Amino acid sequence: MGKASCTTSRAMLEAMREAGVRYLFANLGSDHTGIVETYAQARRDGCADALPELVICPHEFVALSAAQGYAHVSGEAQAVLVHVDCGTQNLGGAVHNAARGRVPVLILAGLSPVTQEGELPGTRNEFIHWLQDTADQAGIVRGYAKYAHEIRTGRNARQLIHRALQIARSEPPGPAYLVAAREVMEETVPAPPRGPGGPDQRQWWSPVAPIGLAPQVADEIAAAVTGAANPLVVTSYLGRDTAAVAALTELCELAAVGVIESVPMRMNFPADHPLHLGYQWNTAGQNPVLADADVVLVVGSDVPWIPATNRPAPGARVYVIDADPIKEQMTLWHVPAARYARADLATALRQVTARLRERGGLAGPEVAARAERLAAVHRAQRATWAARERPPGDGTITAEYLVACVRDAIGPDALVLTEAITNYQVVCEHLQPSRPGSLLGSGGSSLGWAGGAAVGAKLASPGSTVVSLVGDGSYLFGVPASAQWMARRYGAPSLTVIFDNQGWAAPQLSALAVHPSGAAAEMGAISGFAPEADLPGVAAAAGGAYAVTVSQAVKLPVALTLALNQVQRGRSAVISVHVPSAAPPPAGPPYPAPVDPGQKEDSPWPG
Ligand SMILES: Cc1ncc(C[n+]2csc(CCOP(=O)(O)OP(=O)(O)O)c2C)c(N)n1
Ligand SMILES: [Mg+2]
Repeated sequence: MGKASCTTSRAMLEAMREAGVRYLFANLGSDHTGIVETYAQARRDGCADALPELVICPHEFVALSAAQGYAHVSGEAQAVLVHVDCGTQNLGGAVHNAARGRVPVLILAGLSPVTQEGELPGTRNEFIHWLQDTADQAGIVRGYAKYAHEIRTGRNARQLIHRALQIARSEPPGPAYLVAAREVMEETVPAPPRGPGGPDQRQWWSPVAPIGLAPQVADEIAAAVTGAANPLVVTSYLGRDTAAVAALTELCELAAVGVIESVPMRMNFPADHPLHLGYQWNTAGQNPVLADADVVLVVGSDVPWIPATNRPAPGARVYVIDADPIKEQMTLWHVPAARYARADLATALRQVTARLRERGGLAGPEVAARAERLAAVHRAQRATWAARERPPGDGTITAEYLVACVRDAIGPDALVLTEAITNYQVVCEHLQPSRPGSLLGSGGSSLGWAGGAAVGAKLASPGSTVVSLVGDGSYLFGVPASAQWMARRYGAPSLTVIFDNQGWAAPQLSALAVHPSGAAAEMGAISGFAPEADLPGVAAAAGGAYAVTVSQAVKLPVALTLALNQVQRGRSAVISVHVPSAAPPPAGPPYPAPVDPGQKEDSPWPG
C-alpha cells in the first residue's frame, strides 16, 4: 500500500493516537481483521508509535474498567475495542459505571460483514457472520452512551473518531460508542497529508470549554452563604477535578462552611480538615449535621442524601451546582432547590468565593465561632472513629481495624480504589483521604470495577502504589483471572485487599431495611459463600500474584508490609482478610473438604 492511502482501520487507529489515546484495551474477533493487520504492519515496519498501544484484555468488562481507571487518574480518554454484539454485551455493567462515573472513553466495535457474496474485501466468510448480525447493535449501550453511531465509510472515519472523543470528553464526560462493518474497516482510503503543513487534528476537537455561573447566580449563592447561620456543602465527586478541591477549601475556610461527603467516589475535601464533617452512605437515620444546615450547596452529587430517611430541614435553602444539575439521565430525580446551576465546579466555587470577598462581612465573631463549633464536631467524630479501630480482644479482625492497618501501611501517597460495598463508609472513615486524587470509586454500581481499574490506574500513574479495597463478591465480579493476567503481562502491579465477609452482605442488609422483622431477619442471610474459595489463589494462578489469607489481627500488619514489598518489586499481591461474616454457615450436609493444593484431583468433589 502506498503512502497516499491506507485502510480505514489504520485511519481510525491513527486518529485515536492523534486525539491522545495512549492505550487501546482490546478483545479481538473476526471483525478486526483490518486492525490486526494494521498492528502487524506497524510492528513489522517499526512505526507502532503512530498507533495506540495494544493491551490485550481477556474479558471486555475488565477492558472497559481498565480504560476507566486510566481516565479516572489521568483525565485522558482511552479506547476499548470489542467484538461485535458479543463483545459489546460482555462490556456489561462497565458501561453503566463509565456513564454514571462520568468517565470519557471511546468504545469501538465491529459489525458483522454487510455483504455475503464476496462483493467487497471483508465479505462474510465465517459462519458466525450470520449469527452475529443483529438489528441494532448500538442499542445494547444506547441508554448509557453519549454518542452511539456507525462509521459507514472510511472517508470520514478519522472525523468520526475525533467527534466521538470530543463528545466523550465534554462535560459531563461519558462513553461514546462507534461501530463499523468489516468491509468499511478494510476499505482503502486516502491518507491525510503528514508533517509540517499537515492538519493538527487535536486542536480542532477539544472538549467544550468550562462554563461558569451567571454573575447574578454567583451573587445569589454568595448572599445566601453570607446570610446563613449554618451553611453546608454536600459533595460526592467534585474531586474528579482536583483543582475543585482547592477551590472548595478556600470557600469553606473563608465562610466557615462545613462539608459532608455523600457517597464519595472521589476525594473531595481533606478528611483531616476541621471543616470536614464526615460521610454518609446508606445511612439509616437522619444526619444531624445535615438537619442543622439552613443553606446547603450541593456541589457535584447524584445522591446528596436519601430523602426517605435523611434530608435537610424543611426551611433550608438548597443550591445545586453541577455539570448536569437536574440529572437528565435519570428518570426520577429531584432535590428541592432554590436554584439549579450548570457550571464547571472549580470555576463556580471560585466565582462564589470572589463574590464573598467583595461582599465582606465574614470576619465577624459569628463566623469564627461557627468554625470553632464545626471543628468540635469534626474532632468528636474522629475520636469515635479512632475508638472503633482497636481490634477486638478475641484476636479477630474488624473492618475498622483492617482499614486502619491498610492506612498505616500504605501511607498518604497511595492511590486507593474502593469497592468495599457494605464497608464503603468504614473505608472512608478510617482511611480519611486528605490528598486530592487519592481515592477513587467506580461512580456507578456495577460491581467488579476495581479489578480492571487498578490495571488502568497503574498504567496512568506508574509511580503510584495502587491499592484496591474490595468486597469478596466484588473481587469475583471483577473477573480476577483476567485482571491479574493483564497486571502481570503489562507491568501494572497493585495490592488488592479483600474484605472477606464470606459472601454478599449487601442484599441481606437491603432485605432487612425493608423487612426488619421478616423471615430474612429470622433465618439469616442466604447469600453466603461457603465453602470458602481460595480468592487470592485465583490471582496467583492467573497472574503470579503474591497471595495470602489472614484471619488473625496480630498477623495483619506484617502481612500488609510483605505484600507491599512484593508490589514495590513489580508483583501484584492479593490479601484476603476474614472480617465478620455476612451470613451464617449454610444448614445441611457439610460441603466436601477443599482439595489439598499440592494434590491434583480430576474431580472437584473428592471423596
Ligand atoms: C454487576 C452487579 N451484580 C449484582 C449487584 C447487586 N449487589 C450489590 S452489593 C452486592 C454484594 C457485594 O458483595 P461484596 O463485594 O462481598 O460486598 P458485601 O456486600 O459483602 O460488603 C450485590 C450482589 C451489583 N451491584 N452489580
Ligand atoms: Mg462480601
